[in-house]
Amino acid sequence: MTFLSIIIPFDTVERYLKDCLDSLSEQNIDDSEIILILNGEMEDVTDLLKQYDNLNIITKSFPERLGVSKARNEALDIAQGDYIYFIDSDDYLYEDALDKLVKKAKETNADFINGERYSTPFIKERFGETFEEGKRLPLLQEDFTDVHYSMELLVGRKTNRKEILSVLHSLIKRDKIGDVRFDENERYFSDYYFITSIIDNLNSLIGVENSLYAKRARDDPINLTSLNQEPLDDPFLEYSQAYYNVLDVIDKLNENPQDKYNDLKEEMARSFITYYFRVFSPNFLSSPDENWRGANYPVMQKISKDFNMDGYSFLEKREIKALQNNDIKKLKRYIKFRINLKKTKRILRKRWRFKTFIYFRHYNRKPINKKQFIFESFLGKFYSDSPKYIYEYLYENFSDEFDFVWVINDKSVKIPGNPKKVKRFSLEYYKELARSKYWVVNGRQASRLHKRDSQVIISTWHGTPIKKLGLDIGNVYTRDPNIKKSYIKVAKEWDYLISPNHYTTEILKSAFGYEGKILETGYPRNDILYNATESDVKKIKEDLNLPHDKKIILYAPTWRDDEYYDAAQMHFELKLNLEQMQKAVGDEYILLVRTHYFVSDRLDLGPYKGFAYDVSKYDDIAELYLISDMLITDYSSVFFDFANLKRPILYYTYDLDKYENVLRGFYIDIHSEVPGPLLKTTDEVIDSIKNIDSIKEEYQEKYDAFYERFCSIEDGNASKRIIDEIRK
Ligand code: C2G
Repeated sequence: MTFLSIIIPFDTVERYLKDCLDSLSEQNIDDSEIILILNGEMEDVTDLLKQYDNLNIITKSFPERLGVSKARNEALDIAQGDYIYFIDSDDYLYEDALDKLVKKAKETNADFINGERYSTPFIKERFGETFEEGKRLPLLQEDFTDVHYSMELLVGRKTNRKEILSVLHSLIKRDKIGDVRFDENERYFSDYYFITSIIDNLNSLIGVENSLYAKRARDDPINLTSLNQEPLDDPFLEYSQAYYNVLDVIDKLNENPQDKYNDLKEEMARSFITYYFRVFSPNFLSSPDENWRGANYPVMQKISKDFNMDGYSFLEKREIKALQNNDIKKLKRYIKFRINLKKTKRILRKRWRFKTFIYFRHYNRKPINKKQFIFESFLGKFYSDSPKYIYEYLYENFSDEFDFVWVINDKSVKIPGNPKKVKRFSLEYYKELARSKYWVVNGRQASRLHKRDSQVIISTWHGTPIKKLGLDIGNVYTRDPNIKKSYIKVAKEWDYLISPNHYTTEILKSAFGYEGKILETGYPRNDILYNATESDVKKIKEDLNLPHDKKIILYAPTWRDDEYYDAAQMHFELKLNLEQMQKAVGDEYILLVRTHYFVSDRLDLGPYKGFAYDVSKYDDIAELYLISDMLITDYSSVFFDFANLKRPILYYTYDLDKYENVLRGFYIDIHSEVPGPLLKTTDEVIDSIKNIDSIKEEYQEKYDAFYERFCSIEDGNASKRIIDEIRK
């Protein structure tokens, strides 16, 4: 006898399926079978499945894509369990969520036992961490487990989920399902029909507390849309039908002596009120699709008669009244008024919204200055990187032809030629952006901006990628789970993308889904590495007040996706033991420590005075390369640039395993392709510094091959090549 059949339809995304199966492995259910329907055979998961010997997985493969309903039906036909349980292949369970349901089933023998579903954009590991930090735990904590509670879970009351009456995360007695199957023609609401068809057969429903199912919002809306991320043509009629279906269900339950489920009816109506204000009313007013004013309207009008408007505002009440009275003229007027008022309030509430509004409505309607360039490097934090060198080339050669503006947050920063300076996101910034014909940026421009057709964006990007980037990242581990969407949106607006080598060209295309023009010219930011004179180098050292009698090591690590305080502030912990370093190599060397520009922590290097210097706020890292005899880094792109100088590089990769396997993954095999040793401890770093000559020798061949592959285009003329191309 099998107690439980777990049904999983799968079409794509192996890494999601892994989360799902991992979480099933963590449950203690032994008398169960997992029916995995390989639906479309789009990805080969044979190797993955081998990792789950502990699970009793039955696979059924279909070469064509069946769709979720048909896949579930195929599984139902062969399921042996007393209970059926549905989980989607991109979802997973939090802790012992399924165990809890099973325990309850064994105790009570109820027909239907369900827990809570919670929407999240996070991968399993990250989701667990979020919950452990106690960030948001709006779980239902009531201490009764009766039908009412189960229904609340089923209609999504108080819980964080969009869809109601879903079969997910419910144990359902197989004999109560009988011959009922999912409607294979129904795209969006097949779960509704399934549940409404079996609900008559159910005598006992039980909701279980704190049993949590994570419903994943997919992290790559371009390549991996899930059903509810795909645009719906006209969901209204399906939604309203579903509404009536749920009411039917509740009515059936109400055949019991007291109307104890009427509040659920009201809950349904309330979610329809929200839908009316958010979706229906704006479409009714201005959608080009006549259906909103045609077939959909009478249905909406009828449903509105169920609305109880207690607790809503005067404006909302009068609007619903007009709808209930079928007074179309008034209704349109009221909708328009409410929407405009809401927009205005929204704009006024946040300064950035107000500025963006002015940008679009005012500045973006004024003429463009065809001679104007605007430059921005690292979010306005520095006068640096490729924008700096393109600017200096233009300024030196074409200052009569062009006007220049720099986005720089600290206006005291000295810039040759004294161009106009604007602070990022100031009103002036929006004004200058709107009137500049050319934007030169080295990262993602703010996604709230929108360039005009005749404006030209030259994106220089900021490094040869070693760590996976944009769409190439597997699981998103960072603070912004929607980051992939933003990559695509901003890259669509670029006219030119600068690449330092062929390797990067190919990556930029896939990481940004970019199809525009790529100029494989080398990096303008590396021009200085070929053009600087000895006196330039001397001057940099003097400006930094560094001793002349010591050799210089630059330590420039990158940031870690999982170390942050909040969206804008990254955290960084120095893992190099400076005391030990100073003792061991302090006579011969000084150490410049430079954290990544995302990092907001200030280093306290006080105790290592005369040995360690914090150069994190120094504008241009290229100048630091020039004065350094050796680089220590990790997974930062800095070593591709530094290699132009052919000086030794050490890799302090104390967290290599995590970085490579959890956080990001790499494009190259860091173990065999980088031109220096991977070191795990301060001792190893010290040892390498002391033996730097033999390391140089040992890595010479690798270094030459590395230089050839990544640096050989560079010759000090990248800026010129770019400007020549654009002036064409
Ligand atoms: N940088 C710096 N100081 C550091 C680290 C980085 O000044 N300690 C600068 C360098 O110019 C470097 C650039 O920031 O090339 C990008 O830094 P990475 O560490 O490579 O990380 P990230 O900003 O995530 O960019 O394609 C490149 C990738 O997108 C990486």
